[in-house]
Amino acid sequence: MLDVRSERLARRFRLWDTDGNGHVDRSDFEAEGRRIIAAFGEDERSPRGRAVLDAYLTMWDYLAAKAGVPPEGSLNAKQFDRIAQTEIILMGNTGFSTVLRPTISATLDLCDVDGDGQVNPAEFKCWVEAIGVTKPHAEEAFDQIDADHDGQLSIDELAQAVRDYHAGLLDVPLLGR
Ligand SMILES: [Ca+2]
Ligand SMILES: [Ca+2]
Ligand SMILES: [Ca+2]
Repeated sequence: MLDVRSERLARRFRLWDTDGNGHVDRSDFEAEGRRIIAAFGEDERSPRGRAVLDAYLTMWDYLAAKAGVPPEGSLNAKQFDRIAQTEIILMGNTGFSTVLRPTISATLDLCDVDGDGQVNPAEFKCWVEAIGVTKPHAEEAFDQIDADHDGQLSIDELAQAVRDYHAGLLDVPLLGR
């Protein structure tokens, strides 16, 4: 399990180190937010687009503060690994999860066509296609994430899925890969 976790955090580091310079900083998070907005075909100046960008920047500010670096500072792979391990995997429903939720919620809004605040199978298909997950995986993942089996993915179920992914319990990276 630990290997899967480290491997996923390493992948997450490469993903968030958008410009590949070996450090994660605010501009990397901004670029990743922009990439997600574009992948969903949203305008980054629209309210939905702004919400995604704000959520990514807020995540960065939180992680930087927790790591003890200023907002304009940066984290190397080792620092990032340590802070992500603590804040994502070990924190449960508190801490980083509180900051992670707006990001998930803003991403949810990008594909919530019927506007009910939940993700149905068709909307989930749009979500996973935008982040580049293959179809058989998507259908399997929907059932896995839909913990109460009501045919809809709630924000709670999605937040749990992001943690499960980082803990190596789920194979679909909902926030991109
Ligand atoms: Ca970077
Ligand atoms: Ca919906
Ligand atoms: Ca559900």
